[in-house]
Amino acid sequence: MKIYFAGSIRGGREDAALYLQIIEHLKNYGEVLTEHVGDPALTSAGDDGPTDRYIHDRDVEWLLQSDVLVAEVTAVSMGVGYEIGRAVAVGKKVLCLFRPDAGKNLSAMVAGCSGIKLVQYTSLSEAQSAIDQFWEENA
Ligand code: 6IA
Repeated sequence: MKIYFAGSIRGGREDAALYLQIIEHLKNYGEVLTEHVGDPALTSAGDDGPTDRYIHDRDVEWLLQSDVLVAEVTAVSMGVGYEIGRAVAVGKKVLCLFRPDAGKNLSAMVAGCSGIKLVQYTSLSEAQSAIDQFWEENA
């Protein structure tokens, strides 16, 4: 089982520690191809790494290889939205996790998409339960 985890990078790293915890839980179900998304050292700035073309092409390749895409969608990220759209377009299973109490508005393009399982949560344990249930339903 290959899992693509999507979380904000240039959209803002305020939830990076949470991404790491979600990734740790996802590892119970398979290989997470995008562990770097939870890396606390990865910031939203800086340009001494690989080119944007390289990042895009490598990530899309991983996305297309994945069985499931799980996205934390609370922090608004254009890249995460793009990845969700590409996953839906090719019929991947998609789980989106959103914290309504963070004061952000979720796009209708995610909230209204019938190809996405959307779960609202407030605590890490609720996110973990949502993941467990998603795997039970899609096993
Ligand atoms: O628009 P965003 O940057 O917030 O998009 C975040 C999403 O795009 C994540 O789910 C990643 O899969 C992907 N992504 C965006 N940037 C990168 C990246 N390096 N490395 C890997 N995946 C990425 C950016 C480094 C740069 C800020 C110095």
